[in-house]
Amino acid sequence: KSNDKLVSTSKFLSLVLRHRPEVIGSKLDPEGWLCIDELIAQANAHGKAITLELLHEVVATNDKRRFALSEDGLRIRASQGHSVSGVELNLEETTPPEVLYHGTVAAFLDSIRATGLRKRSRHHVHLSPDEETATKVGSRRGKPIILRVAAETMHRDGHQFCLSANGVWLVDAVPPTYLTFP
Ligand code: HQG
Repeated sequence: KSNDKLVSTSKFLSLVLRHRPEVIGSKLDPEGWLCIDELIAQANAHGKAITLELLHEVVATNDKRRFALSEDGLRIRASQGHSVSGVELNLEETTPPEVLYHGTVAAFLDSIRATGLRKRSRHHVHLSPDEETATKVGSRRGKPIILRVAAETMHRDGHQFCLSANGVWLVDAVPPTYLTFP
């Protein structure tokens, strides 16, 4: 498959499995899963040509491992990044490392200094395990700025951390006191 085809299919799956399953007339289950047979049938019925082979290739080769299959291989879900309502991934709470990172851009800094990191349209604030990953995340919006998050202290103070299946740390919010600005 051409890389373009894999990327466009990944974007389409992100749309359906994170944000708007209704574009193919589907609904995710409470933990975000969708039957693969239904997804393929509904996508094709709505003018998006997808085969089982293409879907499996996207899952296997995706740069950020954005999608996960259920153990029986019959269902698929996005591992993080949701904005759709009524979905809760039910990830286990996990102790974070001492420091995590968040990549953003200068335009947001005043607001972040005032209110801390907020989840905005998504279900969680997303944190990266290393500066390199955070740099990539920030670069989506312009010149990246990397914030350090005192994750271990935050966790000790009672904030819950979860680790998504593809290595993204998820929290409800990061109050300003746990942030270090460059
Ligand atoms: C910013 C991608 C003003 C925040 C990535 C970010 C990630 C604030 C933006 C995943 C703020 C939200 C998520 C505040 C946060 N005031 N701005 N108080 N608090 N922000 O896209 O972390 O390719 O929802 O800095 O790799 O950029 O989609 O979050 O810039 O894992 O798989 O508000 O998306 O993955 O933007 O990215 P997003 P994000 P995928």
